Amino acid sequence: MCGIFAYLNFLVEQDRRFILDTLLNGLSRLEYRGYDSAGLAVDGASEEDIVICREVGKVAALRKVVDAQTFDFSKVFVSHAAIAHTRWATHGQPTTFNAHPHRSDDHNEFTVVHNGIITNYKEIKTVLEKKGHRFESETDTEVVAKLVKYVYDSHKNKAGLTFSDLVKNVIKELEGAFALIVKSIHFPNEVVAARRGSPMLIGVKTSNKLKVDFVDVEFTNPDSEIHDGLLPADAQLPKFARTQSRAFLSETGMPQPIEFFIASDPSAIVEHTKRVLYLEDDDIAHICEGELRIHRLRRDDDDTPTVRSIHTLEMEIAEIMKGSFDHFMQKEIFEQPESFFNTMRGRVNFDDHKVTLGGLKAYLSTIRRCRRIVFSACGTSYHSCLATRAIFEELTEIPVSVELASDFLDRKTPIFRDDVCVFVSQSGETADTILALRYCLERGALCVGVTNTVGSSISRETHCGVHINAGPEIGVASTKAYTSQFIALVMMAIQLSEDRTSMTARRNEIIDELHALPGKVKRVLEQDASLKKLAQDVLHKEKSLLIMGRGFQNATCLEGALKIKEVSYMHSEGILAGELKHGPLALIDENMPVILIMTKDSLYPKVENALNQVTSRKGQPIIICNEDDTAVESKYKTIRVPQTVDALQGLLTIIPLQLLSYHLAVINGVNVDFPRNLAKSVTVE
Ligand code: UD2
Ligand code: GLU
Ligand code: MG
Repeated sequence: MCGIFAYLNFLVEQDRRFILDTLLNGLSRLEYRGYDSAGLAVDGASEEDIVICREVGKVAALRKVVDAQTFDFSKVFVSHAAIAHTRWATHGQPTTFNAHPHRSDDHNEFTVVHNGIITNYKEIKTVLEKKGHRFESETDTEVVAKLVKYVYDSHKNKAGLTFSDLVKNVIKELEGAFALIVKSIHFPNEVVAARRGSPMLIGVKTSNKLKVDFVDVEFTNPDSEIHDGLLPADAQLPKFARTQSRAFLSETGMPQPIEFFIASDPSAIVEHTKRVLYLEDDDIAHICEGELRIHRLRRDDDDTPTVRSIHTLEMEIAEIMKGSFDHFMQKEIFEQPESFFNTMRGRVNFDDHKVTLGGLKAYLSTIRRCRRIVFSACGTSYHSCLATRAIFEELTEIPVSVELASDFLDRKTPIFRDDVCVFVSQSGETADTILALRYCLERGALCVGVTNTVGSSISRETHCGVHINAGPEIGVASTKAYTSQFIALVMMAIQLSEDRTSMTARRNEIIDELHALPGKVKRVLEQDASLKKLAQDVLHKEKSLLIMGRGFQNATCLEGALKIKEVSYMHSEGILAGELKHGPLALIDENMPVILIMTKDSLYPKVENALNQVTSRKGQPIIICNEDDTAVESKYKTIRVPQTVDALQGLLTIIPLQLLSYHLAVINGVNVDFPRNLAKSVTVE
């Protein structure tokens, strides 16, 4: 999920200082993504020697570790391969031992950097441990390094083995999402890079023009695989049809001086070269002797392109960091199909309808026996608790209260040993939430954290918890973290209720819909242009906006209004539709802008009442309703979202509001990622 950078020079003389500076500089270009530790690997005294430097904290701290090395910084390499990484921990704390690169053994025969999560690492680790491999970290990544060595060692005819064949056979065993790069003392000056689900691109720099602007994709001949499965059957040597990578030869057909830059993000490459090649899922790139070859495990259907084009980056660095997006907030809103999936990755078994949150396993019976569950959080995190409170109560039959952390402390709320207290915070450093946590720890309650940041104060100080694995969130206004918190809390409720057979049908229904969610989110995101138009043509002239709904949608109203306030500075309020008669109705007239959330659930008739109350006072609400809802009269402006189970509908209704707030902010000229008076992580009371 965080940053990868690699640099290779071939027939281009560079000294070690230059190589290290290039790596450190590449990593600092990736810093904006957020990370907790960093590391790199370069050649040492000889090609049989790889030096790994790793450090917790910033790239500047890694630079100090690098500077303290005793090797000769002026040593010149004609050809060299170097890899580097910034880590956003998912598996294991942010410590030096868990930082990348990870290695296969004491001799650093194979070193690996990895972004993403290997979901089947436990199974691989168990097998490798049985075979005598000793693990040094808590990461999922380390299995890759060990597995490469294992496959390498099991192969008798090493002379005929290419680095790409080797890694290909390792990749086949991996499940989950990854972008990874492998370096080895057995294949000096080469790397193999592979991706599945995590982005990676390769920049190419030569002084001469490239002959052509594409690279052929090479496919494995199915008869030439080294082995099937983790246990190698000593097979025939792989025979590869080495189609010529035409792009990298000089006019005379000879290899030419060339440099390669591999990164998870173009921002680290653009200053070196504008010629880049994006890897596609399941591509395996092998850089060797100045050539880049792209392999694939197998030929896909006929219409997949069999070449990878070399594009020219035109954008400037600042733009590029956000990919094709203008702001991080926008990027993060659009990342939600992936972040939804990453939160569930390795935790929800959609076939067996089972949820396993590893962090809670040992505490399930304690939690089930508690007298009540108290959620404490601030801002958006608080809304994620509100959004899931009903399904928590329904599935677990435990009373749930949801507290704003500051108010919870102000009231000196009574807390007892048999309470379970849940603390939700994206950063894990929210001051009010941490104080509430310490207050509950003192009173002997079981404290559970839900956070996006491994190694944060809340993650460390709680007894147990769930990391939401949404990846770093940069925009001050939280978007993807909200939806991932929401999903994490729903998963928690499902897991807690797994002993209740009476709830099986309900749980299964929710799990099926969790499966369908990423696709449905995409459908909501497709409406971006019409939402932008709505913001431009209708809403941005207004001074105020009321967002109404009830039941499962109450939290959406509050969160939507908060987003609009935070980034567009427009006054907005979330109103529980059931409360209309008790006050807010006084605000309604033909001039008051209203958004009403009216999705199909058991409260639909009551929301229709609210609609009537508003329209009979000349209000003209914009209605957020389901795609197939034909009952909504055509005189209303509507925003349509796919239908899902009531408990998850809020994950889809919030997205148009996120997009609206974003567009309102842009129209109002707000610096969307850094709205005035707000900070990403509120570490003061
Ligand atoms: C965890 C481990 C991972 C691996 C995996 C095995 C981490 C970060 N994750 O992923 O290394 O072993 O299990 O399937 O090491 N926790 C808190 N407070 C919080 C959040 C988490 O105490 O606010 C604890 C939690 O109880 C668990 C650990 O931190 O002991 C990791 O939590 P997780 O959600 O990352 O757990 P999981 O199973 O997805
Ligand atoms: N899952 C790996 C780890 O925790 C990689 C994390 C990343 O993408 O930075 O070490
Ligand atoms: Mg803890």
